[in-house]
Parts: sequence; structure tokens; C-alpha cells
Amino acid sequence: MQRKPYVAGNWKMWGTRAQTRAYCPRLLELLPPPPQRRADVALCVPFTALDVCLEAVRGGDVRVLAQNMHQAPEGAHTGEISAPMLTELGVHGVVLGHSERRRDHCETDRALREKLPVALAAGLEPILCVGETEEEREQGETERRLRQQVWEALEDVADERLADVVIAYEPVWAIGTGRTATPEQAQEAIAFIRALVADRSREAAARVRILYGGSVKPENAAEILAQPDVDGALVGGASLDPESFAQIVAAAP
Ligand code: G2H
Repeated sequence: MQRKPYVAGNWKMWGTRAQTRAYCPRLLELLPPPPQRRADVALCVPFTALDVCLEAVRGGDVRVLAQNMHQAPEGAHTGEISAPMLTELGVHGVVLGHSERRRDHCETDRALREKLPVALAAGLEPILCVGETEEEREQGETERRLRQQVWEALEDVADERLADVVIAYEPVWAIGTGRTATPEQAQEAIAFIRALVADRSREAAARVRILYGGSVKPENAAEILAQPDVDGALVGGASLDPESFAQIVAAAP
């Protein structure tokens, strides 16, 4: 099955409204026009830059995603943002379960299990992040951890919606450290995740897009993106420079 590559920039806590206004037109200049683009392109930006980003990429076929969302539609959750708030803005989707949120903000597999169906029901494309820590890899626990994360997060997603979730495999030890997984390590873990989805639905497994994330740069992107099960990249640091990000998009097969 032919899956269109997907390259998403995750700005994390970068991007004032002024920076967003400067970045987006430059990126659009650097990307090939949409019909000639081999990859779907997305920007995952801070809440405060979402509306500016949406306006600045209008007509450029760039998806705009938030970086988190609460599972409740409204209520006493100070500092949180709900799915209806995101859809009202017109955003395309939302990153869920990034390791930095798991580490710093107590994001649990249990909460993700609630968030995924809420995002899908609201018409938001979720990018579900999973990945093992260095300690788990060293102890031979990678597959156990990935199984736990993928199965629990997807448990309440209906089989026919599984392929509407984008999954990002981000080994924690490769995030922002400059240590990239080898293309073989990325392929092996992503093929394993695809097999986990196949345990639920073979048809969904053939269609679901699974990205690699963790220190992707222009220099290593082509080799990683060439792996048969790697359907794209979630790019952090290197996406903050439009030139580097456009080069990574161009590296998609
Ligand atoms: C992993 C990745 C993007 P970086 O978090 O989500 O960041 O490319 O900086 O490792």
C-alpha cells in the first residue's frame, strides 16, 4: 500500500506570533507548490500562534496542529485547552503524548486513551507519540513499552478509525540530544508498531502513517525516510529553521 509521506515540524515552546508571521511565508517560498510536493507538511505550533499560523499558511496546503489537548469538552481544568476550542480555530489536528508532556506534565497512557477518541470525534487528526527511554532500551524493554503505549492509547479507537491516527515513534534517548536512531533501528521499531496495529486491523496497519522523530536533520532525513515502514518525520529542533525544514520535506521519497 502506497502511503503518502508526512513531515511535521514540532516547534515545541518556540514561536511567538511575530516569529510565526516571519517563518511561514519563508517556508512557503521554499516548499515546492502543493501539486509537486511528495509529502504532506504540517506545523505543530504553540496555542498562542495557531491563529496566526493558520492565516499565514492559508492556501499553501500546510496543516496546522496544536501540541496538546484536554479530553474534557470544558470544565474546571485551569490552563487546559479542549477539542472544541481547537476546532473552532480551524486547526487540522493535535499532537498527543509527546514524551516531553509524559515526562514534565504527567501525561499518562490512560489519559491518552481518553484523548484519542475525543480528538477523532472532533475531526482532529491526532499524532500519537510513543517511544522508549534509554533505560528501557538497554534493558531490552523496548517492545514491551511500545506495546503498552500503542495498545492502551488506541484501545477506545474503533478499528475503522485506526488509520486516521498518525503515530510518531520517538525514542526518548534521541529527542533533542543529537543522537538519532539508526535507520535500521527506526525501521525495526516502526515495523513493530505497524504489527501492533495489524493485531487490531490488517487493513488499518497497511494505511496508518507512522513517523520517526528524534534529532531528524537535513543530513540524516533521506536515509531515515527511505526505510520501507517509515512514513515521515516529526521534526523538532531542525524545523525551527525554514531552510532546514524544507530540505527535510524535500528528502521524502
Ligand atoms: C522529538 C523531535 C520532535 P527533535 O521530540 O518531536 O524533536 O527533532 O528536536 O529531537
